Amino acid sequence: SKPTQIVKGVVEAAVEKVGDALTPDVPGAPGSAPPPLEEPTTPHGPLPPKDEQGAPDTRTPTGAETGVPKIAKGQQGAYLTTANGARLRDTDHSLKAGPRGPVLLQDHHLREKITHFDHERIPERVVHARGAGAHGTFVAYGTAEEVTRAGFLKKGRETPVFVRFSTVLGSRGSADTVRDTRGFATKFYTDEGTFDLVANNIPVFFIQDAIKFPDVIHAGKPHPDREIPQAQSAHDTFWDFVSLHTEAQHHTIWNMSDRGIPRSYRTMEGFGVHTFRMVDEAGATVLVKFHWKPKLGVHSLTWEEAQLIGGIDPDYHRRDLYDAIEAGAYPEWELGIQVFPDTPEETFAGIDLLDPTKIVPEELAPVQPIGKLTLNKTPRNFFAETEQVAFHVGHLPPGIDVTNDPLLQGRLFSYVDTQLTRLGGPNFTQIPINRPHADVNDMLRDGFHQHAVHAGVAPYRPNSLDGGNPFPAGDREHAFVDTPVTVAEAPKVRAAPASFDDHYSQVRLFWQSMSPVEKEHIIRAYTFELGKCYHQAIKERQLQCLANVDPVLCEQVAIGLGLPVPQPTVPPAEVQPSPALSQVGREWPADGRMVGIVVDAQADLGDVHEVRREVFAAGMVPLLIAAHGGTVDGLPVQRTFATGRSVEFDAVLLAGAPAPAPDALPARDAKAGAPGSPTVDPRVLLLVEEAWRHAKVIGAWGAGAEVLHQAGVTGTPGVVTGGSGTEVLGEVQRLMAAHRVWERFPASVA
Ligand code: HDD
Repeated sequence: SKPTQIVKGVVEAAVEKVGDALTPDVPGAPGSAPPPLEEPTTPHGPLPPKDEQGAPDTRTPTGAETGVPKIAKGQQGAYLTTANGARLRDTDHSLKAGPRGPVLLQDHHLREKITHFDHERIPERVVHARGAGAHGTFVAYGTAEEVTRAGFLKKGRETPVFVRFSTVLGSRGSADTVRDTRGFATKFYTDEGTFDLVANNIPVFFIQDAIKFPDVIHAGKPHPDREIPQAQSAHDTFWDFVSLHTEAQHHTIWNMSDRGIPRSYRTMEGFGVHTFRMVDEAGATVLVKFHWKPKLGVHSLTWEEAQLIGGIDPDYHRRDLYDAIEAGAYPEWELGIQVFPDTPEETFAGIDLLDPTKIVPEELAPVQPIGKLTLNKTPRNFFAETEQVAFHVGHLPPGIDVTNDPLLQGRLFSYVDTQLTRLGGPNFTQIPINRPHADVNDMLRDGFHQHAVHAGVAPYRPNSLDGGNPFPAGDREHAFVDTPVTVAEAPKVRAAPASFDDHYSQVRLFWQSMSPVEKEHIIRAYTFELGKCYHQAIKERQLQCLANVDPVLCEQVAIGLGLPVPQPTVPPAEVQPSPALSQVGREWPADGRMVGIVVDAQADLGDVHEVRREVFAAGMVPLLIAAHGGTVDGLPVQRTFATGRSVEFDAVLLAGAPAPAPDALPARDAKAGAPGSPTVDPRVLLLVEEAWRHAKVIGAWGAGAEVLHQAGVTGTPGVVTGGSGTEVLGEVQRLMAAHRVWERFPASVA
C-alpha cells in the first residue's frame, strides 16, 4: 500500500500542475471546456409525424379497424420511457456503485437498451437486398374487365399500393447505380386480398427452371473466398455461368444494354416476366403478360455516369425517388397487359409462353393499358416498411392465376419460405406493411410474434363450437377459385420442352432492335465486363456465345479483348426487329429532372430568377451552383463547386463565368496569368466537359458563353446559346424531351 500512495501522490501533483498550466483566463480559449449546449428543459410535443401513409397499421391482424390513433402507440408522448412505458430521468449513465464504481447488474434500463440494439438487424434479403420503397395508389381504367373478374381492375377502382424497387446482387449498403437487373415489386392492397406483382425491369430471366435459381445467384454474388466484387456482374463466376447455361444469354444482353443502368427508378419499365392466366366472371380464361410503362419514358445513365455516381452519391436512386415524391413530381406508370388466347399449346406466334427467357414483341401483341400507378408518399420508417415488406408471387386475387412456367412454380414456394428466416417466423403477414386490407379470418394459429388475440375455440372446420365459423365462400362471395386447367397425363421426368432449347434467336432480335448508339453501349459493356475476368477460357466461351448472336457484336468485343473472333456454332436466326425495345427516338415529359444553374457575381441575376421560376413551372428542379454556400441575390445556393458534380444534373445552364475560387485545384494548363490560360474555375470547366461527354443539354447566355468557349464545346450539338436565360431555357427544354443529345455519342456500328 505504501508504494501505491507514493505513486498516487506524484500523479495527483502532476495533474494539478498540468491543470494549472491549461487553465485559461479567457473563457472559450483553447483548452477550456466547451460551453454547455443549451438543452430544452420542458418537454415539447413530439416532432410532427409524417402524414398517414396508407399503410394498414390501424388494423388488427384480422383486418378490423381498431380505432387506435394513427401513430403507433409505441412512440407517443414527450417523455423518454422504457419499453414498458416507465418514464426515465437519465439515459446517459449506467447505474454504478459510485461514479467510478462497477456497473450494477440490476440496471434494467442499461440491459434493455443494449439488448434491443444488439438485435436491431435482421438478415438481409438473399437477393434484392438493396432497395427503396414508396406508397401510392393504383386506379383501374376498367379495360381489363373483359378478361378478368379481379375487383381492383374494375373501372375507377382505387387501390392503395406499396412498391419496392431494388438491385439484385448487392448487399443492403451497396451502391444504387451498379450494372444489374432492377426489381419492381408492387403490393396491391385489394379488398379481395393482396395482389403482389413481383416484377423486374427486364422482361426475361436468366434461367427457365427455378431449380437453377440458387446456382445463378451463387454465380452472380461475390466470390466465396474473398467476398468480392460487391454488386457486380463483371467477374469470372458470373460469366462462367452465363456462358455455360446459354439460356441466360438473353437476360445478359439486356443487362449489358443501357437497361442495366437506369437513370432513375422513375424511368424504368417493369415486367411480370411470366405468363399469367386471367379468369373472367364466367370462368373463361386468357393468358397475359404484365408490363409497367413509365410516364417519363425509359431512360438510362451512361456507364461513366453510373461509375462516378457510385462514388459521389451511392444512394442516387433512393434519393431521386424520395426527392421527386417530396417535391410533388409524383412518378407514374401505366400497367398494361399483352393478351393471348389460352390454347392447349400455350404459344403465341410460335413463341412458347411458358418459357421465361422469351418475350412476345409488342408489335405482335400490343400492350393494352389497364390502369395507372402513382407513387405519392415516402415511407415513414424505412425498416418498418421497406425492409419488412414481404412479397409473394402466390398472393393473387380472384381473377388472376398462375401458369405452369417452371420458374414461376418454384417462386411460388420460395417467397414464403425465405420470409420465415428473414422475418423470424410464420406471422410476417401481421407486420403492418404486410397486413391485407381485406378481412382476414384464417385458421392459422400461434407461432413466433403472434399479434392477434384470437377468439374462439375451434380453429378448424367444420366445427359446431364456434357457430360453424369460418365459412367457405362461393363464387358470389368472391372466392378465389383455382382454374380447373387439365393436367396432361405424362410420365414423371426431369426435362424441359424442346422449345426451351432456342437460346439465341431472341438475343439476336434484341440486338437487331437497338439503335447504333445503344449497340455501341452494348459492345462497350461486354468488353468492360469480360475485360474484368481473369480466366481466358471464360472470355473465349462468352465470345463463342456472341458469335451465335451476331458477327459484328462478336467481332467488336473480340477486338476490345484482343482475342480471335470465333465462328458461330448455331446459324444466325432470321428475326424481325422490335422497335419498341429501343430507348432512343421518342420524346418524354421532363418532370422532376434536375437543372444545374452556374452563377457568379457577374451573372445577370434578374434573368436567373426568371429561369428558376420557369424551371419550377415545368415541373423540374433548379439547383443553383456557385463558388460558395449562402445566397446569391436572395436565392439559395444548393451546390458549390466543391459539392456539385455534373452527374447529378440532366442539363447545365451557365449564367456566368466564375473565376477560379481560392479552394480550386490548379487546372492542368493554367499557369497563373499566362496568356490563353483558363480564366474560369476548373471545376466549372469539368462540369461542362462531363455534361457534354454524357450527352446532356448545355445552355449559356451572357458571360456563360465564355465557359463554353474555354471548355471547347461551343457550336456542338445540344449546346444552346442565346440573348437571354429564358430564350436559352426554351430550347434546352425542347432538347431535354429526347432525354439526351444522342448524336453526340460516337457509334461505330450501324
Ligand atoms: Fe425473386 C425477391 C423478382 C425469380 C426467389 N424477386 C425478389 C424481389 C423481386 C424479385 C423484385 C424483391 C422483392 C422485394 O422487394 O422484397 N424473382 C423476381 C423475378 C423473377 C424472380 C422477376 C423471375 C421472373 N426469385 C426468382 C426465383 C426464385 C426467387 C426463380 C427462387 C426459386 N426472390 C426470391 C426470394 C426473394 C426474391 C429468395 C428474396 C427476398 C424475398 O424473396 O422476399 O424468395
